[in-house]
Amino acid sequence: MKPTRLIWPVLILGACLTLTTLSAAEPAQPARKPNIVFFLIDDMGWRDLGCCSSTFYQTPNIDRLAAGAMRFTDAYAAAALCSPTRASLLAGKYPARLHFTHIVGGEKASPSRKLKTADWIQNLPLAEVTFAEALKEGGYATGHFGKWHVGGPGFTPDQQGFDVTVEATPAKDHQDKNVTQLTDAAIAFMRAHAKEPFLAYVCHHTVHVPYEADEELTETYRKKAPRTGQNHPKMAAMIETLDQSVRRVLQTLDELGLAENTVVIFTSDNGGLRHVKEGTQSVTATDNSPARGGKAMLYEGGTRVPLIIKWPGVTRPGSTSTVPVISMDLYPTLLDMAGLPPRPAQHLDGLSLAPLLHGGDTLNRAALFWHFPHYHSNVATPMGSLRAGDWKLIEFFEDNRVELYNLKDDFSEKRNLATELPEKAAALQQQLHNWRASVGALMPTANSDRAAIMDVKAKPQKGKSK
Ligand SMILES: [Ca+2]
Repeated sequence: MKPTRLIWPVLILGACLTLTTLSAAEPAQPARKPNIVFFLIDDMGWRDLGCCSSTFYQTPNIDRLAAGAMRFTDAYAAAALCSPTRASLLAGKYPARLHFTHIVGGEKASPSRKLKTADWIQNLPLAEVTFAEALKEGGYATGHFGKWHVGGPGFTPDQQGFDVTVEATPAKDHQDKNVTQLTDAAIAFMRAHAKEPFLAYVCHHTVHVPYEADEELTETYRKKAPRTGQNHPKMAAMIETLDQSVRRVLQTLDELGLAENTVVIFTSDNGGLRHVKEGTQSVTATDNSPARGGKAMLYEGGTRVPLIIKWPGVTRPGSTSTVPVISMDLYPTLLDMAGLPPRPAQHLDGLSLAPLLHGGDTLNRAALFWHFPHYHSNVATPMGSLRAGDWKLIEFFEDNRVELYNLKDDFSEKRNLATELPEKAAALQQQLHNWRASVGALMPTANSDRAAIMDVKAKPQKGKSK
């Protein structure tokens, strides 16, 4: 036997022992948790970005974000108005389950309305463990920048898991809705926490009314021919200012060398506002077509929102998902991204989007639901809705009328099939009722005060001459 025959096995064994010894002495460092930058925009419609097919608004930086991320075509806000969606995002529960179904300061029960509307909470209870609290417990530095709108004194962001909070509510006539100030604050926070995982929740006050924007920038859009119904130059200027905020934040991540370890989420709290009063005129604020309706309505224009998620190393750049998803899904998604355990008792109504972000094409969920047992000026009466597959049903509580649409054939919700397909409508209505019962949704009741008023009006009053 030649001696060389023994040498290789000995060398290999030796190398293996050396590697084993090394790995035992130097355990692999756990990967650093990704940072999270979460842009929540106020009242931005599902078509208000270049990457969402707007040809009037210009958003090259947000479009670039989308080009490196996954965009959800069928993303929904949990409600068609600000506060309930914001509460749902933070708590991972349907507004109906939270009983936070209307905006803070919204219209209360009134004797003049047909239904006596349910009361709702206007402070997100401290008992709810928000995603900020969960991330903070998981070692994140947490910052909230901008609009809160889910609670007054005693229920502020610092009491719901945020280490830092900068609200910067814009004064009237403020030219950029404090976008620059909030962006500055978010960037300073990111720089200060560059060496630890951070959550920057950037909740811009823009593009909510009143519309305020730089005059010079507005002028450039006055000169631009309006397209596809989107034609408000100030709105366009506000959206471009917002786009600059996104540019600056992304640039900061690049400068800090954090871009490849930072999740970026961009979404809105409800659909675009269709009309706005200017002086005595009602003008087009934004246009959600071909979706019907807008903010405060349960038609697609009121609930469908942009949603872009970049999870470096996971989401395929420029990909899209057509699976219906909703605000509450982001809570468990964030925990997944952070490598933190789920909190199923908290984010009861959310599903992690991680399977979709990894390239999957289904979520195990039969339907999405909405519940609004209130009035909102002359735009919305008490109603509820659901989307199950391509089917959409809206129930109007004043008269229990339903509208049934097939979104695949009729995205614009123009052809009500409720009479044509009564069995389908009845089954979906029952599904909606079952869901309401399961989450303990509050319902409006008959308005006896109104009945009394109507009765008085109907009776001839004594002592009055004819
Ligand atoms: Ca809003």
